[in-house]
Amino acid sequence: MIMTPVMKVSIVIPALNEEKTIGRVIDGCRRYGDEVLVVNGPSADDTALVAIAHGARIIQDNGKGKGAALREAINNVTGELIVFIDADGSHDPDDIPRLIEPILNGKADHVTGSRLLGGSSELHGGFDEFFRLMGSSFITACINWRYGVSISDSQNGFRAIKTDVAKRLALKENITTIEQEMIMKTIKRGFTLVEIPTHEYKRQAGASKIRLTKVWFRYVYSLVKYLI
Ligand SMILES: Nc1nc2c(ncn2[C@@H]2O[C@H](COP(=O)(O)OP(=O)(O)O)[C@@H](O)[C@H]2O)c(=O)[nH]1
Ligand SMILES: [Mg+2]
Repeated sequence: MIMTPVMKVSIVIPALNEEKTIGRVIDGCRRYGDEVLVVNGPSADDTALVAIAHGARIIQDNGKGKGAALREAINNVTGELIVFIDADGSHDPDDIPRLIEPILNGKADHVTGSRLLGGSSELHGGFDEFFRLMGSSFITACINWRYGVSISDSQNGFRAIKTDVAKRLALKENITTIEQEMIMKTIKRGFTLVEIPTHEYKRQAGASKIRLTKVWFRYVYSLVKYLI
């Protein structure tokens, strides 16, 4: 087993109008990272001010979406390992040690949290959730079929990845389709992907930024694009 003795950890939190929850997420993450970087979207609220008050470094995204925000973060982190965690309280910062462990002990290049293994308090109940779960299960099944793997969740925003690997993926997606792009390119390029169970909690305030009616086509398009 190859032990990586020291890896500097950068925690990246994309945030769009999350002033009510961003402070708590930063506080929860701080002990697990060498830096906490908030990528602020075109927030109309005090997300940036709250993030600064809680000691995070802030960069501004280019207004194109969460994918563009993560791509910008990848080029701005100082750590060799990146943890991506949402700003809405859906992910538990105390899961970070389990998430980074397979990378630190040389067993993975990319570790994704799985809601299908760890459960979700958010992804069920209404029609929107039904279509999201159905869509993401379909996409995961396509990835498993194409690459002969058996992952359970291709869409979670809670993940850890080596910075050099993230750069070598040459990510292109501007919106939340970046999650499936990261998963597919990791597998396709022969990097080691590991899943661990993580629970997804209900967002603690505000509403989801994803509008299925606006983004479904991009999900299908990018699925086909990175599968072939
Ligand atoms: N910087 C940035 N963050 C975003 C953008 N869109 C969403 N986010 C953040 O990405 C995370 C996931 O978004 P969310 O709306 O909760 O998606 P859901 O959990 O799939 O419903 C949250 O922390 C959002 O604040 C964006 O355009 N820019
Ligand atoms: Mg969310």
